[in-house]
Amino acid sequence: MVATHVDYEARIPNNVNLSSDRRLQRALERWLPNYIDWWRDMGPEGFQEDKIYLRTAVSVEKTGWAHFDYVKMPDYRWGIFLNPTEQDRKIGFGDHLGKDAWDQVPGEYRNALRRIVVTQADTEPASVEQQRLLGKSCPSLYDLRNLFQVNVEEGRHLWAMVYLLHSYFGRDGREEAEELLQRRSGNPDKPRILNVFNEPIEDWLSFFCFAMFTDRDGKYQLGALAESAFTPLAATTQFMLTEEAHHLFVGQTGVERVIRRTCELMKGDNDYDVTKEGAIPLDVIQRYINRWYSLSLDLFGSEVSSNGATFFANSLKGRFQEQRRWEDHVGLEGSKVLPVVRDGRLGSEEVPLRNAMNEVLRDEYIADCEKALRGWNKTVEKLGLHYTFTLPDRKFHRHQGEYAGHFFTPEGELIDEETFAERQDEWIASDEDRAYVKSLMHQVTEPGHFAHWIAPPKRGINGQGMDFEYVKFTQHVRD
Ligand code: BYC
Repeated sequence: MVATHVDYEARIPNNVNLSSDRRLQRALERWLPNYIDWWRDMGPEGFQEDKIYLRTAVSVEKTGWAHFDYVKMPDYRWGIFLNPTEQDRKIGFGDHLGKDAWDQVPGEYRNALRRIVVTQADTEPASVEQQRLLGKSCPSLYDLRNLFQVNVEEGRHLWAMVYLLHSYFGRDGREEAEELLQRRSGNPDKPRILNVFNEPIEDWLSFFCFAMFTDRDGKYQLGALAESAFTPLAATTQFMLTEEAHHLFVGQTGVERVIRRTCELMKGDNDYDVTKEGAIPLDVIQRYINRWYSLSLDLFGSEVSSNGATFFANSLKGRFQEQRRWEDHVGLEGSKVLPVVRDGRLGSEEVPLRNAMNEVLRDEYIADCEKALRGWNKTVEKLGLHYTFTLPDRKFHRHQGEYAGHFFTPEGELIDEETFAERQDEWIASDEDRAYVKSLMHQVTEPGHFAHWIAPPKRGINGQGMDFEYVKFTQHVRD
């Protein structure tokens, strides 16, 4: 039974009446210390004893679910929060359209659902691992606090998925939950499942791009899962989406502030070299965008996907906001025309709609990214410069699906591997770009101060001022 208020007296805060299921409660309480060990090992390095101004969910109602206070990260109340679902919920798409939604996993879909939950779950600890050293070079207390907010919420998203594994997938689920704490981002022997979650995030521009582009994949994948016929998955992902919004804000405004700072220093002179002032040139920012955006596009899977078709047919995973945005929820009619490479030439192919569901989701994602870019370009224009940020073509620099193994310019023109190798440093953040950006990363921890390469935000968190002490250190010097 799902309540709107969260029981914070329990060892594991929850709104699912966990104490009524002693077996499940015990299993999760056994997983808890392993999780804390993982957090201490792989969570933000060096800040575990500091007090961070964090928000915690106190209720899943639309108003008042967030409560702000100082918390040491290992004491954060990770827990299990599900959005209440309507009574007599009906399935909204696929072959089971109109039938009663499922409170339990149907035997025939157990493997597919487990795979979806595990894939989603794996991204959450992965991102915390990727970002674990960033605190040491934070550009301000405001940014440091935002990083940690994102990190603890990714930890909670892991909890959300582990709850599903423990509750609905028996022994296999419990084993998968253990393995989620064993894999490690970037470890060649036991890597995280999806590619981009094995990429190191070593500077703050990468972090902002990741939160902008990679977290945004999360918005669309969670949005598609929130439509699932399996009600516990739908209810869990709906609540995760509420938290996700802040992560996207951190990414989108983070990149905007870097652009703003650079433009301010350029003072309307398009040829001015901002590296003289220790800021990040616009073309370097563009190459960062190209890198993280193309890596994130891979997260939608193949353009033509029988997995995607099966997930939709079986009513496991819908489209983004399936109910609100689509009229036909069966998807048996219609098709999508996709660019494909055949015999070394770029052509097109018509694919039945269900097989193109990954691409339908990717389309929505791309449109959303384009909106953010328009905002960044307005900033550039307002500060009197002539520079336009663009998203590269969806075929550019891909490692999954139809375009993997082929080479394209950012404009989408098919080229050979040699040309790509010669020109890639013009297009994708190179080692040199990254070394430069990294060289600017020095920790700034005085309240109200910001690193030179980034503009302050427009406002603080939860109505607090810019010079608010968003992080209270227990020790003063940290490196
Ligand atoms: N890297 O038919 P295909 C988030 C595998 S982000 C490596 O093309 P499908 C977050 C695929 O597993 C949201 N492998 O793809 C963000 C399959 O393997 P098998 C995460 C990949 O299955 C920031 C094979 O290639 N949520 O929340 O239609 C911070 C062919 O599969 C990749 C989800 O992903 C890749 N990029 O779609 C924190 C939702 N792509 O079976 C959090 C759940 C594909 O041949 N996942 N493969 O061994 C899914 O719905 C689907 O699994 C995918 C792939 C959309 C990922």
